[in-house]
Amino acid sequence: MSASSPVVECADILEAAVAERRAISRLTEKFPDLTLEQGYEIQALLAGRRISRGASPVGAKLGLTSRAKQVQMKCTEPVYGRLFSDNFHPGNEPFEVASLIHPRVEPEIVFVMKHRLAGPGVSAADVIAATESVCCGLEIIDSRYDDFSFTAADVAADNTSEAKVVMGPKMVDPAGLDLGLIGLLLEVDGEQVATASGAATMGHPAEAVAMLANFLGARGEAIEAGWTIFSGGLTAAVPLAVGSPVTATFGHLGSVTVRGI
Ligand code: 0L1
Ligand code: MG
Repeated sequence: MSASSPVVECADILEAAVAERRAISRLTEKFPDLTLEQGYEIQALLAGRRISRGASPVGAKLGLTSRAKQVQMKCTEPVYGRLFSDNFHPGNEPFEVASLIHPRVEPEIVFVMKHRLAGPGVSAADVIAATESVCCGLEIIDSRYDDFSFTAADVAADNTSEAKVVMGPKMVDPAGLDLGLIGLLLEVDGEQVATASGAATMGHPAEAVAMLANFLGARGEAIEAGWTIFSGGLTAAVPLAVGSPVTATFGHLGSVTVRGI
């Protein structure tokens, strides 16, 4: 990091926004030359601070891996973030909407890994072979930026809008399943709002996880055995409102609900 690097200042700005539960202008308004690589440096710096406060790294998440998400966020660059022990919310417990700035929810296919994977050259078949089980999930995202307005560099710095993740109760062996052909129905308050299939995520969600292994390998990092990986939102995210439960029901993987209170 050079002496003039904005990385530390950006990390401090984001940390304050999280602590004060306040949306801010995107970092690239103040630092228009902020690069995607610097976005990941900010993410890594904030991760290190969080680990020093006691959180454990337990996984990762892909972002902007489906066309629906790229269109919604006006950003076509897939990105990744980190998951920590305190990101997990139990599916059977209501979630306090006011604990976040402006939460949204998106349905995802989740991988639990049995083997370490590091690029280069990791394929979707390698991912399936290294996977212990898959399940359905909902990610509760909460951008620190006004109106969820960001560039790839901004959202990488903001740990890809991380807040909470919820995993469905049914763990399934992926061998013999075509995750690309799994159907999804997304409902808000019992009303259908979107449908998709696993193929919405880069043709197959294991492709997204392979991309993550290759991204991490290029940075000297890896997907570790035991990690949980959220492979990216399959549909546009929907606002999480008090009293309007969001349910994702998947073929073969069952269903998962977030109930905002
Ligand atoms: O799963 C996703 O595609 C997350 C995308 C990045 C976060 C966001 O949309 O705010
Ligand atoms: Mg997501």
